[in-house]
Amino acid sequence: MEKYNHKKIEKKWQEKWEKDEPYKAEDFSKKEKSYLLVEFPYPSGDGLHVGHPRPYIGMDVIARKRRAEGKNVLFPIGWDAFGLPTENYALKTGIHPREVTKQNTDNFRRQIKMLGISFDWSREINTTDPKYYKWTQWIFLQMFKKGLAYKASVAINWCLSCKIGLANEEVVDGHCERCGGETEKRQKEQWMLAITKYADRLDKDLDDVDYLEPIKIQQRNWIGKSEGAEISFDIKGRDEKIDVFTTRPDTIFGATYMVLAPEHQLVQKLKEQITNFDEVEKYIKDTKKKTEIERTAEGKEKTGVELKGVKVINPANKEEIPVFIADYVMVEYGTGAIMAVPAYDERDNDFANKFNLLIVESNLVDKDEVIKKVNGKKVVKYKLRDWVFSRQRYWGEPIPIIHCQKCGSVAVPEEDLPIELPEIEDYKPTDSGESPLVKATDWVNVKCPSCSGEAKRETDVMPNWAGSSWYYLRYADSDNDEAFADEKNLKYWTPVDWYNGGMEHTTLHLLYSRFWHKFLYDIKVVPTHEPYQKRTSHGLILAEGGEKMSKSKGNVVNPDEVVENFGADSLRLYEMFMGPFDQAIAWSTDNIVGVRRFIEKVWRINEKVKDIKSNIALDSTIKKVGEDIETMKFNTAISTLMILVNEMEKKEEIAKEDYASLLVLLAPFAPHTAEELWEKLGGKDSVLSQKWPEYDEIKTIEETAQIAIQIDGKVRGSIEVSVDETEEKVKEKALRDENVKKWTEGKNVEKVIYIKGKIVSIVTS
Ligand code: ANZ
Ligand code: ZN
Repeated sequence: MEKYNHKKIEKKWQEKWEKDEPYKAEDFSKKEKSYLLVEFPYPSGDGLHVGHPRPYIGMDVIARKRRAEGKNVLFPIGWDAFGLPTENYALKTGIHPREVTKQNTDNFRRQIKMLGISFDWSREINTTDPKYYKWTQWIFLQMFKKGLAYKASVAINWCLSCKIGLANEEVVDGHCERCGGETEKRQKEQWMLAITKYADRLDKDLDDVDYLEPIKIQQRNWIGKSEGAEISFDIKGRDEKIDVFTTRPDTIFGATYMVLAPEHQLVQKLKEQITNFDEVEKYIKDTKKKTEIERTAEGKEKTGVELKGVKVINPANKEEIPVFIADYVMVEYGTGAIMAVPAYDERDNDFANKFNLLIVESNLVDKDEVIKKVNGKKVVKYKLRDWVFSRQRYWGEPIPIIHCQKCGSVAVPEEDLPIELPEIEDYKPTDSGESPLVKATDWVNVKCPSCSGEAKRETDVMPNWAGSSWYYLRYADSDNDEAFADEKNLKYWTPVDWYNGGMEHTTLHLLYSRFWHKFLYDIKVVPTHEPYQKRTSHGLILAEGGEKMSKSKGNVVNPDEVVENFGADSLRLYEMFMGPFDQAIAWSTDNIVGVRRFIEKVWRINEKVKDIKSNIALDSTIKKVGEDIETMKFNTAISTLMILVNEMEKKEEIAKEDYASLLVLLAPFAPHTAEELWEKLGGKDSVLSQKWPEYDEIKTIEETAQIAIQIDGKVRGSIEVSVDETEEKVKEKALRDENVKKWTEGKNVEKVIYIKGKIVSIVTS
């Protein structure tokens, strides 16, 4: 038989798949549907590195197995192609972002096809396609009409080098998530999406979905639900109050001072009354430079300034207490003011010690009662903030709003969608912080849709999280021009049955898309209240030294080379075999050799296949491989197949039906090789259309027996062994037994006899 030639085989089958499209999902098929989703990639200029395909291969294995089980599988792919890196690249090279995007997606597509992933390419989508973003804009308009998209002046994180406003989520330790540059707070008019209106449901409905526990926990922490009370403190000598939010109203008798966030608006209002306002102002200015993380870090030295001349009254005991501003209180959370209880709260305790404030260990009081007594009210607060939705850049979806002097912000009429990005010469962001689109005056100046007066288009674009917030819906009906997807298609395909993606997307993308989905559910255009029934995550593939792969470190492994040298099937098997799917692991090109040898073994034993009756029991193997695939234990599924192949290798002859089963089990991992060998076997159709093998549960139960151990004629213990265990192994196990060791210690074991299934007899001298 000819040698295993991965290049020839892989080319042959990929061409056939391209022509026959065997992975096309069928709308409304009577078969049970199974919608499997991977996060669509951002097509960067660097192309795929070997980390990208790990989740694709994992889900591909599941998709192929489920097809073999007779399910109608939807396994789609597309491109999340708006965003800064493309625009920055375009700025550097002068090539239009559209052209850059096309080059990059062409390259990504080629690479993904080279790996033999069974995506349904007929549903390929691209977020930068006007036919797609028409619907992103449409969804925004619906939110605008319902008051969920609104403009507000907010302190935003401004990246000094990208010249762009960032959401809190995009700032990591005070630095821009994308470029690593410094950020500062700036006050700016921004479009906001009121995700906080959905905070309660985003939290509660996690009970209805099957997400891995760490994913649920991360989302819950991010939403940050907190139950407590709002209580008003009178300002001495003024007809005014300050509200605080507390989760511990029972400690109120120990509240010996109050703290306001430096940005709290009352500070400015009380200006006349504050005798040390210069000091106060300086502190406010210093606070502006600090990030939230710096301000709230645990164990951080506390700072603050007393508002001299101002006192408030503790409503529980009517005592006058001083008021401070301090940066450990955040203006956006709760009411931006706290009652400080240094006897019970650690931060307050640190602060009180530093400023020599009273620490009173009051008795705790009934919660509920004290709230009533001081006229407080029970409230629920969330850490989640509204979503800053404007970007002052070019390569994003234009926000479909027109500004009119008379009418204010007016929605673009739906029939005018999509509002396409205009061609401009210079897409550098402006120093004033406005989008480069302001320079496209022909595009900007329009008639007001409401009064026909002079008006201007909104020039901010959407963040790159927009297009990915609903893309899984588009796959259900990707060519529809009438709607983002037909109701019937959505009804058939949604929710997504299984969505696998990066752990790093748990708080942003996953939460954003749940929010959009819930909104779409409320306006009755999607049939389910949650988008994804199940969510899992994969671990990163690291560089050989264990570091993150990155272009700047020069340690990126390109799959093109690996496929050239070892073949796509070897790469696929290696990525599934290298370690537990959910854990990070370092790449090792050397170790690919091992799985390549395994494939070659499968290839070679083909020669021993004869028309004989089955001579290997496959039940346990079939069971284990199937269960491991469904629980993403791909590595142990593969080792199970390796054990089977070793067993086959020892046989003189292999039954055709046994070998055929092996090929069907192997096909999800190494589809090209499996197809080729199936053809050689003279199998009907393709291995793809074969049914997943069945097994007999009874035969998978391993029979064990309890074996007594006799030492010099006396029973001294027993061991459990499999009934099929070899004599040698049983004897070994008996001698290793702790009891046996005790009785044979210092003696010479002369003879060991095993009577199958009954007894081990040891004779010593
Ligand atoms: C008195 C008290 C006593 C508090 C005690 C805690 C323990 P979570 O669980 O995060 O919601 N707080 C309220 N608003 C704040 C703000 N804007 N910035 C910083 N801290 C704020 O925490 C709620 C608690 O954090 C509140 O309950 C308040 O301090 C503080 F033994 O009130 B507590
Ligand atoms: Zn108008």
